[in-house]
Amino acid sequence: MNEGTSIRKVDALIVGAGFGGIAALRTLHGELGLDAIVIEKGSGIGGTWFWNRYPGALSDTESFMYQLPFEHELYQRTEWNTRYVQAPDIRRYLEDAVDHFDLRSRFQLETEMRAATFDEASQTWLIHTDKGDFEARFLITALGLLSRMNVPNFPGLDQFQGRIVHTAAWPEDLDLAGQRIGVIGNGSTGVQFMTEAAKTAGHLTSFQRTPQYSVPARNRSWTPEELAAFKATCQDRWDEFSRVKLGFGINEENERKTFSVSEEEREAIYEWAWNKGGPYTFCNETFSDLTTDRAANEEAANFIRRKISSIVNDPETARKLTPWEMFARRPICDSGYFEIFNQPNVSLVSLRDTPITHFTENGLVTSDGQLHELDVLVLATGFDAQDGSYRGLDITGRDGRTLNEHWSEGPRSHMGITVNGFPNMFMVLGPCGPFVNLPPAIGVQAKWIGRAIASLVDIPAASIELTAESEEAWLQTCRNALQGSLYLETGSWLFGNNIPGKRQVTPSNFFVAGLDSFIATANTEADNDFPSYHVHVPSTA
Ligand code: FAD
Ligand code: NA7
Repeated sequence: MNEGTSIRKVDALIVGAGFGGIAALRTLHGELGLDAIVIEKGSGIGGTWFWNRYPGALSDTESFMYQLPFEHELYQRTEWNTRYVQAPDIRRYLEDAVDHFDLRSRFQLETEMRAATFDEASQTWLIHTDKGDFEARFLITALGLLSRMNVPNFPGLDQFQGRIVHTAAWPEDLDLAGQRIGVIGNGSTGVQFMTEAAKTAGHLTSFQRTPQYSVPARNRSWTPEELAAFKATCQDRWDEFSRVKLGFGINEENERKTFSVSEEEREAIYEWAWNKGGPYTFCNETFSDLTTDRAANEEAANFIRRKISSIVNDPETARKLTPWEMFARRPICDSGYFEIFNQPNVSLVSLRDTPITHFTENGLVTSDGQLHELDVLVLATGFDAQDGSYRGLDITGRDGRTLNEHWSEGPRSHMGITVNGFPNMFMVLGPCGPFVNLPPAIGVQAKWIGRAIASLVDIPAASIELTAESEEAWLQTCRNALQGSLYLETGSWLFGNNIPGKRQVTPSNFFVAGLDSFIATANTEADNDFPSYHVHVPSTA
């Protein structure tokens, strides 16, 4: 802590000004009337959508579901009229939400939390930031699960004299028109970026390690009737969260099995989903066994492989773009990605065939000895997800134990919200939370945190702490939910294996049993006075 400087006292300190921080503030200040503030290291509000300003950045949740849930007035005034939403519109929406709810004065930007220590005598958190210290009874960390960038250590990268940018730290002043652009990474972000940047690039080269399955997004304008219907039925959507698994849009979660229909029918169903567009249409509205039955998965994968070869003119490029592993990563969609490889200004280098050996001042060299000259290198290399946002912080809980110590074998939590040994600390979208459309999860977690805190406010200096047994039980629940999933057989950020050496207590740091099951668990816990928790009331209280 900063010796000799004044400490600002608040009831609740919320860290992070994305959907999570805003939702937590709405609950704690708006509903419970607490003196709560948000600190944010960036210079603006929006979280993911403040940082990820790369050309082409778009939600892949349908717009009427990618909003702060349970906010009727805000929902009615939101003027999104396309199926998916562009990053600047989401940023403006969150800015507007803060003003609409008259919360602007409760945000302190350009303030980075560095450390936090639980003081057992006062049962409060002392939080150290680069702009001074805070004392808060409740600490809410809404740091984001895709917020810490992954910047791989390529040999000689510092030699490169061109511009290097990560998609999650996109600068305002970069004009890509006419530039020789190299892109490393072809996940959701790389695919979105390349499709957009190829429109004006002098030359764009994709340095691809693993080809991806992608289906058309088919972004389009909503009709006035559709828009009116979304507004009229928002409460139905929110009620629906308790019944659906993912909640990314109005996707009928189909119970039909892949091989329960004839080959012709199957092809027609895939074709229908391809034409309707959207990753969750393809994965959820076609057949129910895509992620559990190997043959079913192969059938869907083959359909997309055939599409790639019919879109991409050059057979060798098509070969390189064709995925061979199972179709079992977070599904992605695009707005003409495979098509860009027919353009003369776009080329593909397979890093499987020719890995990067090193960078020079002019570009990068691959193992075939070729120098690829570049003006700009774009790292679309993703994130050190979930616990990555916490690892650089010095958070010390009860008995002087740090979060990094507690998570030495991998992150642990209950519902992605609480951690044993860290009383009165609540995470939004912490590790081991639900794998779903995230705003509903955030809304549910914020409300749950509100209920937990409300149960304590009348007991001076009391704290609530997850028991060790309940933490272990939740991890087991997460493991059980994953059993039989083909997702287990592919590597990606969902399993932490995009980051060398990352440790996991469960195969994935997600609870994959669905939004319905998550909400049921959260409600049961709160309705029954938090049986997985211990409330500590100091004897002097
Ligand atoms: P974030 O929006 O990440 O906000 C966390 C904030 O905490 C950041 O502003 C960060 O600067 C701040 N912070 C972190 N550490 C500190 C610190 N120590 N001190 C101070 N401030 C700190 N999800 C979906 O459900 N659907 C989608 O379509 C979708 N599309 C996405 C597209 C992209 C390109 C990316 C990157 C993510 C996408 N996501 C999507 C996930 C997205 O992150 C969530 O939907 C949501 O925005 C998370 O909100 P959050 O507030 O929890 O975290
Ligand atoms: P992802 O999905 O983690 O994709 C990262 C991409 O970067 C992926 O293609 C990786 O290849 C590639 N990558 C990462 N490290 C390297 C190295 N060292 N060399 C070559 N290529 C590398 O991140 P995104 O930002 O696209 O998407 C994350 C989520 O944000 C997404 O699911 C949405 O929810 C929004 P790999 O596949 O590992 O071979």
